[in-house]
Amino acid sequence: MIPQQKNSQESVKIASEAAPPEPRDVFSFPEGFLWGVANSHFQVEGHPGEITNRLSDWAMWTTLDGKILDRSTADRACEFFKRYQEDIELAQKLNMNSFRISINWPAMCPEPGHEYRKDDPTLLVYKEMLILLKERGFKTFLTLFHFCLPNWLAEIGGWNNERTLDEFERFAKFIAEELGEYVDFWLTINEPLAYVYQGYIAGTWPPGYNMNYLKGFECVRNLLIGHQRAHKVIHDVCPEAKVSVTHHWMKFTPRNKFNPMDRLVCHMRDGIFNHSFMRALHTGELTFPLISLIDHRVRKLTCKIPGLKDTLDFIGVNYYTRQFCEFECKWPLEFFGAKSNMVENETSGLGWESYPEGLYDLLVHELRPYRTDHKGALREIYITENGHAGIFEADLVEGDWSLEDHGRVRYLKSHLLSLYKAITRGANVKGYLHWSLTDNFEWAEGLRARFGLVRVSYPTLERTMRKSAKVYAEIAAHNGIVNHPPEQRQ
Ligand code: IFM
Repeated sequence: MIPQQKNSQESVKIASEAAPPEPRDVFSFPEGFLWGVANSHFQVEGHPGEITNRLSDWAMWTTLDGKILDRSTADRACEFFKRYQEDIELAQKLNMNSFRISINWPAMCPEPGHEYRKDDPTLLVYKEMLILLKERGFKTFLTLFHFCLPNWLAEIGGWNNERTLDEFERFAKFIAEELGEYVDFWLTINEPLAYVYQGYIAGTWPPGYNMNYLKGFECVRNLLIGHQRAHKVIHDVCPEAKVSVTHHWMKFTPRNKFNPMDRLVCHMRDGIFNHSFMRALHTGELTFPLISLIDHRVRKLTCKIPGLKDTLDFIGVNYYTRQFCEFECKWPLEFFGAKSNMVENETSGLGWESYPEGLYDLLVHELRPYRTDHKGALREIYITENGHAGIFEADLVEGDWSLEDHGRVRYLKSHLLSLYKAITRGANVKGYLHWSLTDNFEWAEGLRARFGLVRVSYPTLERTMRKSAKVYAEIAAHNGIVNHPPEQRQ
């Protein structure tokens, strides 16, 4: 029986206070390594104005029938907008030294023609939040677009309308002017290809298109232009700024490695999902794998984007899982490829396979083309997300449920060991930010898919540390993994 934790802040035995471990089996990370946590506004915030007025496409989407698996909404989520001080304190207790947040564009630009104001109450909350983080010694990562559009822009076509590009640039400039001094790392766009896949191909997120490759690829191009314009204005305001994107990488493996068609699908998925955006940020040119160019309309979208080359000041990696790929004979061709249900290792509550070797492979091999910019400067790499979900219904309140999260502990340690190994082979990784500090609203999966090191009881909003939080705190305190016994599978 695990004693019930009334006050999570009292309950953690912080590693730095514990007796020093034996100096064997130490996997030490480089000095100054960043240990952090990441979240995004819509998933945690419960911004009152956004919710009351349904200001974002996601606030609208959650009201539509059948869009969210457990029928939950993010209307309250974790109330991070009100309780961020408590969560920053939790992160500090976990020995974190970096924190990634995103900023609520829809709440700050609620209607067409809106003039940004320095005394906007939402802006002031972010300013206080960032100041608090800086006072507590955190390095800050700020995402500008994390899947949520102002609803009025979504209604006129979102990223497929050039108006969105102008508005995004205006927003980025304002944020750079008002918050630039408190931001260490800028992330213009979160997971562009995950956004396009879910919103234009799978249809599970707004804008809700199904298999609309053309609109999807057009969106990819416009996200690149949006990034380029934001990169420029941020640098105009803050010349020393470090600006990048967070890119979701997936390891793709052919279901049957002797089947040339499975291998082809795998090549396509890898080329589009993993490399099309990254290559464009590096070279300035958007291209797709050869076979997708049989469609002349896709061919038309391949282009040089002025000013885009080398707008990758560092590399932001989100890595979670691997997928097997198999060929399916159908029309239109699946440019993103069909995924197979096959797995070979332990899976999370969402069915995502734990495959830490994929992280090693990515850092040591896949990222090789992007390691240096065209002037030869080595790019720093930050793991901006990595995490594991357990499934627990949103209305659970008290009790032991989910606190002994051995699956997450195994996931965390095995991925950190892979990361350690990649660093020893020369990968220039400077930090790791876990997704996520607290449970939060997992998009179409709703509140029941829980990614938190810290559990949130949604009915009471009480925060309680999980086992993984304590393990992670210890790793951060030692700047490495010390004497780690293999975590038992249960
Ligand atoms: O919750 C998401 C996050 O918003 C983007 N990256 C993946 C996470 C887990 O699915």
